Amino acid sequence: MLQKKKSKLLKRLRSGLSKSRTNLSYQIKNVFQREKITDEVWDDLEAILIGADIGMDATLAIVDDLKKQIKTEHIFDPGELKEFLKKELIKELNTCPNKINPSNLGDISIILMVGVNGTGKTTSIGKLAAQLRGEGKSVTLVAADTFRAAAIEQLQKWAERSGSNFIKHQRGADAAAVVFDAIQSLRAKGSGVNIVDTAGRLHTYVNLMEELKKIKRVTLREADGIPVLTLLVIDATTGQNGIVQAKAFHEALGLDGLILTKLDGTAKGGIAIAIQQQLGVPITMIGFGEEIDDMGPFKAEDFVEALLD
Ligand SMILES: Nc1nc2c(ncn2[C@@H]2O[C@H](COP(=O)(O)OP(=O)(O)OP(=O)(O)O)[C@@H](O)[C@H]2O)c(=O)[nH]1
Ligand SMILES: [Mg+2]
Repeated sequence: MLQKKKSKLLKRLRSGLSKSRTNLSYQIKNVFQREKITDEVWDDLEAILIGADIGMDATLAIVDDLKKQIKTEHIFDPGELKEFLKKELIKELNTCPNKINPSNLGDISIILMVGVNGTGKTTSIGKLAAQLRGEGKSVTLVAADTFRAAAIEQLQKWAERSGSNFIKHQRGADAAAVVFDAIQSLRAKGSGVNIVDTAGRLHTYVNLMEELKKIKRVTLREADGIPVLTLLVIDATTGQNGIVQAKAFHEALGLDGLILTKLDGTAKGGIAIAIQQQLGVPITMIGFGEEIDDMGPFKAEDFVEALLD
């Protein structure tokens, strides 16, 4: 059963990442189908990897290793090179292992979902809630995006779809006050997961980042020992700006994990490698579509498999 579920997940991930895959696989194949491996070939490979948003540092490290391998092991077959490249990418991704996943959340916890406007916070909350409900957990969605029109209603729909509880105040109310109420209710119940939806905000707006810091302060104070996870949602299609966002949010709040969304809409799945390498924060989950089951845990092996095969 678990195996069946896993292969379904891998299939969805593969079809989600097909844009990245077609691009990367096709270009890499082309590069290595030339007769001789010249400096130009290496330059082209570098350009492909950087173009896939893998990032400069990781690209240089990978190409360097690849050159050495070719020298010592006399590898010229493109097929073998692909396997080696896969191993290299997995190695890069595993420098920051993902320790959090929905299944190892304790009986009681709070998740704060943060990020720039439109990255997929609310959708990811809905998907995560559905997974947790599937594991038999009691889930409450907390409408702390009191700012955007229809944000409360949007979250309420996800609560209904996933079979979660729902806590809201009026639109325009203090976001920290909603969080406060939700934690009191969680305490009274004694178990369950609160997932807090926050308003999207640009990482460059000082006041909005201050508001988010306040939400986190209130959460930590009221949680009083209940584990709190802060997850940043990043839209993979934004490319390198995702790294800038991640750095700013990490500095302001301290992040426990990242959710990388919209991998179905980009040819740049390589951003996962650059972000983890530069930030040291693990990617916890990945989103690859708009449906409720279009999200899965991030696993380096599966990700690279889906990217390159
Ligand atoms: N293709 C695709 N679309 C997604 C994914 N995740 C979210 N979306 C879509 O992205 C749009 C924005 O998603 P939301 O969940 O509302 O994003 P948000 O971060 O909550 O937005 P704000 O609350 O306005 O900041 C919606 O149309 C979602 O359906 C994904 O993994 N793939
Ligand atoms: Mg939202």
